[in-house]
Amino acid sequence: MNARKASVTRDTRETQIRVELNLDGSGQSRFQTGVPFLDHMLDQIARHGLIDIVVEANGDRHIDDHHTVEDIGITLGQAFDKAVGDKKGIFRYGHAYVPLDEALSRVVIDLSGRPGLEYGVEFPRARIGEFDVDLFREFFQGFVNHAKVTLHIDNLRGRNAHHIIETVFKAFGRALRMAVERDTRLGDVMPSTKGTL
Ligand SMILES: [Mn+2]
Repeated sequence: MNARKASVTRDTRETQIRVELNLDGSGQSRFQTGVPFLDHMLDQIARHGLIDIVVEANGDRHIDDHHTVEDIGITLGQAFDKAVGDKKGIFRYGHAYVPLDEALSRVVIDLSGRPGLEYGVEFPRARIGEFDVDLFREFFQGFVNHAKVTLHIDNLRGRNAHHIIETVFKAFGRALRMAVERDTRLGDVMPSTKGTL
């Protein structure tokens, strides 16, 4: 079978983003986003999703990181939608619980074809280093809108903000991996009674 790959470039007056994805990868990644903490989180998706990811971004970071982070989510969503293709013969649903010390998060995904985000994550502080924690929701909303997936993200427990968001991104990677995995029992069939996703 062909590897499920996509490359997307998105240019606006606020940001220029390029994303390459290989869903059948091994977790290799390269990031030049100018937002180091986001790079650290994107790396979790690659490692734990076994997805090869390249992200290059130039954004209006003299204002703040908002547009850059949101637009990376959007572009990643567009690339995911393209790479996953017709969704025949895949699991479609994915879920994962991931702990890191005291923190525990759960992510559940459905490659439903319909955008929907339920986001239950609260942070004990407003920033992790320089990074504004509000931007994580913007990232996932951007991804969901363009990947056209149903995504439920819940942090169940945690005190340390870095641990909390790291468990979210690790679980997201794991859930993606499960959802896109090929189901050998399904063969070439669409995992939907509607026949389309
Ligand atoms: Mn870390």
